Amino acid sequence: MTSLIPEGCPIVAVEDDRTGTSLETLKRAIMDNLFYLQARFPSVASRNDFYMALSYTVRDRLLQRWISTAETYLQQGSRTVCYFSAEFLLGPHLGNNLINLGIRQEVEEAVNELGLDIEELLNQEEEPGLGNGGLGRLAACYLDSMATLEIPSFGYGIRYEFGIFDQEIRDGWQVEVTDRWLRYGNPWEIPRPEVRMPVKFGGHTRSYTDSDGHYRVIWDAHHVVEGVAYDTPILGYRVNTANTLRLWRAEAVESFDFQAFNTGNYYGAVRDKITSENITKVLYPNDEPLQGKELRLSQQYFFSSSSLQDMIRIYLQHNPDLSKFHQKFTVQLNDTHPAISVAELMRLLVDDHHLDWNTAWNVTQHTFAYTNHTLLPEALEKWPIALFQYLLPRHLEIIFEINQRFLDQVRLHYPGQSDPLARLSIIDESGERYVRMANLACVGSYAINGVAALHTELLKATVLHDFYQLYPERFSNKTNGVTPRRWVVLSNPGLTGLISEQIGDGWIKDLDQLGQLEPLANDHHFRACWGKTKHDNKVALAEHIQAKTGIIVDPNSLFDIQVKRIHEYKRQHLNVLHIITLYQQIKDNPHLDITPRTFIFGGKAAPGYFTAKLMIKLITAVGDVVNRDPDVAGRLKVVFLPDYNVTFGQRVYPAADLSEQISTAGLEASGTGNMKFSMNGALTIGTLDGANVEIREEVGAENFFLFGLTTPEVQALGAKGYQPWDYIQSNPQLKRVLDLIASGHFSHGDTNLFQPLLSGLWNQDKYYLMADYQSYIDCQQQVSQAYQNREQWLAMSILNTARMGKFSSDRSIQDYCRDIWHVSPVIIKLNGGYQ
Ligand code: GP0
Repeated sequence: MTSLIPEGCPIVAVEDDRTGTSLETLKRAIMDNLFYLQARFPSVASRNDFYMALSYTVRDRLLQRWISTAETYLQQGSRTVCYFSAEFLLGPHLGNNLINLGIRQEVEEAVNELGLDIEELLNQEEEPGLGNGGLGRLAACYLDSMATLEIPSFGYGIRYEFGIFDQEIRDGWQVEVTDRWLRYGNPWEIPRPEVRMPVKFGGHTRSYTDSDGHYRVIWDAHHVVEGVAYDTPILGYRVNTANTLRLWRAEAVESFDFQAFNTGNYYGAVRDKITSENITKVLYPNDEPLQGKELRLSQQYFFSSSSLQDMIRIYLQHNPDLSKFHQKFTVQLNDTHPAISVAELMRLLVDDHHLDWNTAWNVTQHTFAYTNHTLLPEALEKWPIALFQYLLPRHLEIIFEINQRFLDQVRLHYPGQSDPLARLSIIDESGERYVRMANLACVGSYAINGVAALHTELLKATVLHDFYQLYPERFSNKTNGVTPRRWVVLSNPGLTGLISEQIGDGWIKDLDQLGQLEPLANDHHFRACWGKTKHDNKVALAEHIQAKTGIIVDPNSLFDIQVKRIHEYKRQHLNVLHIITLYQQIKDNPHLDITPRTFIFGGKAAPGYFTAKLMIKLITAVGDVVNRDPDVAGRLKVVFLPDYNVTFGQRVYPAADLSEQISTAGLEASGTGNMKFSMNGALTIGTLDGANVEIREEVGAENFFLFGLTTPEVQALGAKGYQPWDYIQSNPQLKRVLDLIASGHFSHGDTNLFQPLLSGLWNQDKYYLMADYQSYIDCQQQVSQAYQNREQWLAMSILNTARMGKFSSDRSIQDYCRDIWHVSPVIIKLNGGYQ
């Protein structure tokens, strides 16, 4: 490429005003940005103006790394991972970038000297809530680890104008409020209006034979939408690597359809524009259960197509031969949301770039790898054939062709058997016909993985059993992990300081080093310091709770915390049954000596999920009664903190004594909150589910509160015919708890309010609460006793943190790199300067 810049132009150097980190330079930069970018002067500038000015200042300081990274990748043509995800739940950028850049101290001083407060500015950031829960947060942790490990990688996704809704609680019920996170601008993204990809929808296909005798298909779309790139730099921890998260926004191709305009149909033309731009308006707020809506499939196709076109464009800059595309790029499909990519890459290669089918299929199959995140049958994506035909007619043809060739192979494995064929087929023909996205992902991928050891075993035994029989070599486990940068260093500075004093700070990039803390679990003085840090964090959370809810909680009580999406299978209502059990015990015996506890809940319910919303109402209703009852004062408090998100998670994990991981065994794929709690020294009460199994293995059975049925026990009970009322009738305590709810005690005498929940538990109890109740109560009793022995509790807490090395997302990413992606680090040297 030839430079447009003449020789001798001034350059942007590492240590000039825009990148330096001396006190004066930082102060000057903040004021400059306020003036030139915000057009504000200090006496009228709002806190948000200063937040923006500071963010631009920090952004300037990572652009040098970002540009060096891009340039190095371009020059070296490095093998690159593309992480395709419909969700990236990043959390606030500013604090994280300060930590990864290593300039938190300097910036704090500069901000102080300007008479501002760094905490206030940090709190100003509206986090980009571009995800629902675990799946989106995992993608964000993986971006952090890929950058920190200096792996060439791109995140590709959707720039939703409205992310996950803000949750308010009114009269104890969840109310959804639009998340207008872009309202005041987003200093962390760089729009790339010149990077735009046409994405077609609807219409028809036609075929012809070209002059060389090749059969070709043309897709005459009904309309075209453009994907426009918005880039966010993702900086690694104390390295020069700054990778790119590229999110696509939908734009109409032309602002005005001139033909429609000329014929007088001005409004029609504008309506088309609005329709196009709807595609990236809003994140679907459903976690796990799929929502079979046309707009959702449009979103999936829109970002898959934009991303693949972008990769092909990048590839062709250096290499005209697309038959080796898979050597340059590998794509990780984060669940089936981007699985349409399999058909889209085939279409791009065959229709647009004229590769023959077999060559294209070879490229495709060696490009994609697929991660499954759930066994819940209601979450497995499938799309009605009619919808596909209408929206993506060419892809339906391609899928039929892939399927036909695939089933021909299957027939060789299972001569004369139709059952395996019917189950493996990408098309579900058992009733109304559907495209099964998990089957498409499995057929089109070279690697398939689950997200915890148990989950992967269950995948192989159940949901993907037939694929496992066919392609055992494609399957592996990749246990999830979380980034210690955000989830310890940023969230818990007190603990970070304490640990680093003892063992240095190498653990931040090599979490196994936490093992060096083990001997300190026996050290009385260290225990005391550990206890003090936890206490300080609890005081800070208590203040936050009071400010947000008015509820006063005692930092000396046991902080018993369950934060995650509200779901029946996650069983927040089992936790509530425990609270009511304790409440009743105190009412029976007001002088009962029990361990004081504060129960803290947080989490959003999908707006259309009635039972989950009723669970929130149950928590808040029980809280209203318990918190006001003088008999229990000083012993029980129940808090539902509205609007649980990444920002709030950062306050909550460091302050927890007890982490609730109580899903029905076999249903939580992995869980990642469980890891964040343990890393911050909370003990877990949990079932043998998801990654709990591995956490318990690591921390030791004696440092983990285990209860409940195992997965095989749940299965056996289900098979023999589970009768929840047997458990209720034979357990007077349990029956009293349910009766108390039914009596209207928590609903101002309303005996109907919680009926739907209660009759669910009596009659069907799909998630086995009744079967696990007594075991849970007994285990909670052990927790209470253990908490009384403070020295012992602190030792267990220290050991939990010390043994969490495995659950760093760095370990997960290293596993992916080694076993699936076959990529290696590329070290980025900071170039001296840029013209
Ligand atoms: C799984 F299928 N998960 C899905 C989904 O649609 N959304 C989602 O967040 C979660 C699992 O439930 C998990 O067990 C897991 O740790 C996470 O994906 C990441 O693998 C808990 O959140």
